[in-house]
Amino acid sequence: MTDYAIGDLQGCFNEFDALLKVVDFNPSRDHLYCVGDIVARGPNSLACLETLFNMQGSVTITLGNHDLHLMACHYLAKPPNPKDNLADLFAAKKLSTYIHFLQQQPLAVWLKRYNMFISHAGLNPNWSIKQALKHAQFAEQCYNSEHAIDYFAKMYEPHPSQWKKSLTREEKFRYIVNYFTRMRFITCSGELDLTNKSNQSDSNNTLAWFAHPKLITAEQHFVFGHWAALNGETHYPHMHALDTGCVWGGALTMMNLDNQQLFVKSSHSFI
Ligand SMILES: [Mn+2]
Repeated sequence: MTDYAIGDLQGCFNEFDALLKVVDFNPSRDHLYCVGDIVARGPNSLACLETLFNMQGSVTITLGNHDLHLMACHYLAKPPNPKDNLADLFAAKKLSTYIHFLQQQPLAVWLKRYNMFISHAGLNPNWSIKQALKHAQFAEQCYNSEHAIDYFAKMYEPHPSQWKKSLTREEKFRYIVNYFTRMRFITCSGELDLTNKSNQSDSNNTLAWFAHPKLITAEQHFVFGHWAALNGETHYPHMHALDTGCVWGGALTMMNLDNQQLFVKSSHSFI
């Protein structure tokens, strides 16, 4: 039995399929943790989602911003942006089955046996692991409830700058989701900078979330995706950035959680 994590698929089915073969992944024995963004922009989001659905029970997806966007478009009956390349997924007969499958997936996972925290974008340094999991559970209950549409309808409103007990449930949902799925740079006090997608801070006031003083000395391992510009480099051995930009002409990266061995499939092998 082997546990693996894999970076952002974003519809890159050929590379995904190739990596499953490289590690001889066996759903009856192994488990796969996807760090999220399994759909959007790439050539075959439908095949990625179908494959994960067929492996359910052996797969956990910590949802990413693109996965939540797919769910929001479905619930709000909004056509996806053509650049997301999701037309065949939206035409699929089993779309609502796949959406239901995604709704049951978490925002964050804690694996005690590896001392490891997994989420799409990372961990808000102001949250302990325990607090983060509690916040994740709150958001999971929102998008997996009969009122999911109410939360998706307000998901793209401005980020509440501060957490307060007086925030509405929709605002709390948005605050939590933004940290777990959209974070890259933050201020020292932990506020999000949602504009900079590069690998360099553009201000003296922001730093990469994983370089925050509260996290660089953390004893836990952190596995995340979302930040293709890092190209897998964090310079901290306990910070594992698995999005190596497959959909942008880079590679898909998979990690064996037991020994942290990496398996990499370049997108160039398929051009
Ligand atoms: Mn993302």
